[in-house]
Amino acid sequence: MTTSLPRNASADQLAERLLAGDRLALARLISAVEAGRPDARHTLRCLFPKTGRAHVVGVTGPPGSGKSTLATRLAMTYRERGSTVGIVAVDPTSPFTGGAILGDRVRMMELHSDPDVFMRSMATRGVMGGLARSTLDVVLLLDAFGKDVIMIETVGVGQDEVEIARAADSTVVVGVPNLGDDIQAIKAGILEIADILVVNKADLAGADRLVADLRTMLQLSTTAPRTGWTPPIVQTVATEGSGVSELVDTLAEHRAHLETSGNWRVRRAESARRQVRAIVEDRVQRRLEAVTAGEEWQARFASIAAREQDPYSVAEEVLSAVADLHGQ
Ligand SMILES: Nc1nc2c(ncn2[C@@H]2O[C@H](COP(=O)(O)OP(=O)(O)O)[C@@H](O)[C@H]2O)c(=O)[nH]1
Ligand SMILES: [Mg+2]
Repeated sequence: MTTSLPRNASADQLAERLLAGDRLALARLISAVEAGRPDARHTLRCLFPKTGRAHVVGVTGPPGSGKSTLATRLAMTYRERGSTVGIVAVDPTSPFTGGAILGDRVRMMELHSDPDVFMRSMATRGVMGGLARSTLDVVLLLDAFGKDVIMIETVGVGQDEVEIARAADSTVVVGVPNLGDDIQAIKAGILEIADILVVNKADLAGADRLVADLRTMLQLSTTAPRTGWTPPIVQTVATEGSGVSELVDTLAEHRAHLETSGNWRVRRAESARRQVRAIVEDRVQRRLEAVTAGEEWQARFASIAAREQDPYSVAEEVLSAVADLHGQ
């Protein structure tokens, strides 16, 4: 599988190698999509029909709640059950092995050496943004590669992160006791996207209290009657692995529920809508940057300043130039 891969391998060659199980080709294509290279887009298009099989699991929650530790444990449990795993960490505040203590780091290293686990930390958001777009592209590559389960770790703040979490089939929101204002920390915008609530660090005092508070909040929620699914609350101690097996079972139940209720397709169509928008927004933004950086436009802007032209007319012209996206 690791016969040499020419430096200048074309996107098509890389796609072929990826489908044949070549991890190096996967890594290279991931870099290409992160950079937003046009040939990578062609590859993604070709690979798309080979995707859609993986169970995409979002793991979201405040920094330090134990998402990376939990994702590591989840990956181990999935591996024990014979599933292959991909993990994409989108956390600019801490790398995957961030605040982890030695024991956790050793486990993560072990996972790294398992050929059936692929981990990737997304570069922090670039100048151009596009984090949601590139994260979903990486998920697509892992799906085409044949990963059974793909986890996306995000901090539950920010529009990109929420967008990424929404793209998952099953979203796990991780809370921890005693974060000061417990509920507030996980309520802010992310509770309503939870399919499963995890109270991690259940070894700490206050876990029961948080579970009770969450239960009360769920009773007030309006989501369950609509979807027929009430988010279960699972308590875990990610550092020790307890509760993780139950969490994997609960994820499987959620997936089964999505399939039998027909919500699977509804949800994927909804996330397709958001993905298309993300792709368009990303391209428009890049094009807008490129167009307005041009020298001839600087002169136009100067003429607006001199009251020789008005911004509304120039904006129309910029819009036309941006709309001409061919080859971009
Ligand atoms: N006591 C306790 N500590 C935990 C547990 N899970 C994770 N931690 C610790 O919490 C810290 C943050 O974990 P990490 O996985 O990096 O959190 P993330 O920022 O959400 O990815 C680390 O020091 C972990 O060892 C747990 O269940 N109990
Ligand atoms: Mg983390």
